[in-house]
Amino acid sequence: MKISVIKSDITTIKVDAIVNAANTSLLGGSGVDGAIHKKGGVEILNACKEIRNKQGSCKVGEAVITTAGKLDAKYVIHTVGPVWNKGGFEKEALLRNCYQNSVILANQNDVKSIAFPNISTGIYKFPKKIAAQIAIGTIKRYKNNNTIEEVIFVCFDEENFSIYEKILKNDTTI
Ligand code: AR6
Repeated sequence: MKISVIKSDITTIKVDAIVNAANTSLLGGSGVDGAIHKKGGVEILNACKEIRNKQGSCKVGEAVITTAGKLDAKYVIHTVGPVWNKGGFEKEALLRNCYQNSVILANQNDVKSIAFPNISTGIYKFPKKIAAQIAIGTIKRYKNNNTIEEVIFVCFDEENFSIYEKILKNDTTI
């Protein structure tokens, strides 16, 4: 599995699946969620509504998969990151679940390439360094155990980008 980091807008990336940092409603929001729904179009929202009708909201740490609508990807995997608030082990475990459940869904759908945003590090205020360690560490744990050939971490801001670059270069995952 190839793991890389780029600084870009995730809605422009050509991969099988793009991961969305959604909220429990699955009905869109701002940040990366807003950008994905805006560019992907109403097909994504309609698919999210269908999922809500079947299972209700999406719990924190869980993930669901939909069409990618007008985006270049085949799928959008929507996962709900934790709000950091005062932090703690529970929040870290929930963020780990986001990456883990996204990989499981990708695997079940024969996804070969997947792009992740820096889940929870925007509006949900998760500290960027801890979030990056969790993201990279969780993906590495799945390295030999799924169909995914390529993982791209797509950072929107310079701070996240340099944190990811440093961790990936020095292999300092915990
Ligand atoms: N491409 C890649 N990354 C992006 C993009 C983009 N187009 N836009 C923002 N980011 P956030 P959260 C980065 O706030 O913290 C929404 O309203 C951003 O710089 O989008 O998980 C949802 O509906 C940051 O590093 O998600 C929820 O209510 C990262 O994406 C809530 O925000 C995540 O920032 C989720 O908060």
